[in-house]
Amino acid sequence: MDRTILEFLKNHREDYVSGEAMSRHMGVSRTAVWKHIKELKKRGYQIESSSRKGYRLLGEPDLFTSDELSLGMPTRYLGKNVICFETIGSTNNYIKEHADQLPEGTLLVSEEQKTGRGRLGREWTSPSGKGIWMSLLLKPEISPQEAPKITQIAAAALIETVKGLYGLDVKVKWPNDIVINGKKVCGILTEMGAELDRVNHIVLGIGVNANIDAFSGELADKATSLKIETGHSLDRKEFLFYFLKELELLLDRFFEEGDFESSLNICRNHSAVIGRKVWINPKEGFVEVLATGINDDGELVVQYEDGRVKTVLSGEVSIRAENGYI
Ligand code: BTX
Repeated sequence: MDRTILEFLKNHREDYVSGEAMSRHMGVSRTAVWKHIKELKKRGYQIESSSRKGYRLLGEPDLFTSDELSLGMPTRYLGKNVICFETIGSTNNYIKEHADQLPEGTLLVSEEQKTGRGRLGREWTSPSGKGIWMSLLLKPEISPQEAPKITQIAAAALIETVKGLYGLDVKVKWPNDIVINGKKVCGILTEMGAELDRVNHIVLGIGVNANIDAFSGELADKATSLKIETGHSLDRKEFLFYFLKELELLLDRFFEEGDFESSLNICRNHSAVIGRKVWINPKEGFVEVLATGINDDGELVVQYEDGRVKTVLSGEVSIRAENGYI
């Protein structure tokens, strides 16, 4: 019921809607309408009520709720099934644990993560209400070797979103970090459940530092947020919708037309590593190499000091730049 009323108010944002019109539309009493309006106000919706003109939606809370998200979702299948939590350990863990029961495209967003994860067991700081901490469930018919491509596609969609919405100079530190002014603003953690020759599911986890005011300690020098970079708070829902639409477009191109190059070119054109000396860490320890490009499979191509050229798979590198982070 709250959702129906919300939808009605959203659809008539420009006008007042009378309690009577709403009660007719919903087939409930005017008192019931009033009660639900009160409930929405309690949840942070700003609704003007005038005894003569009726109700008008003036503002919405900056909260991820499944009502809010499903009402505006601009996609065909990504996020059509949406789950929201106030707090959770890790969104990736939840989706992984429920992957068999959940439909393709399921989106999980949590206001906070207690044990958000990066790669190789690293921690991902996910304070409440300040970021977009999400996981998407994909069930593509691809081989396990192709799974790392999903990370690049997500990176491309994040770049398009940050550029498209805020015009910021954003780069990808291959393969999974999005950086602005040399500091990390988004991270991607792609995990999969697979058999030898077939992917069962992919969990695409993405963390976006949206409205975080400042970072301290270890993160002070290497993390940033969109709020810090733009100088103002941003609408997290707007970001999420824009991103999911971009991502769906690029995923469609890849899954339906085999076009991975569109995403790859976005990553190549916004690479923070191509043409730079970086350190990779194969098992023998850190080695300094020159990153020369990203090949058609999305692997980083590097050149050793003695001229040897090698491609690097995402799983086996941690790249450090010459001065600090990147
Ligand atoms: P990563 O392994 O490349 O980066 C992790 C490193 O980044 C940490 O060791 C720390 O130095 C730094 N870091 C931690 N928190 C932040 C932050 N908020 N902003 C910038 N730097 C940070 C990157 O892994 C992949 C992160 C994916 C996070 C998402 S959130 C939703 C989903 N659920 C989940 O548990 N993880 C993913």
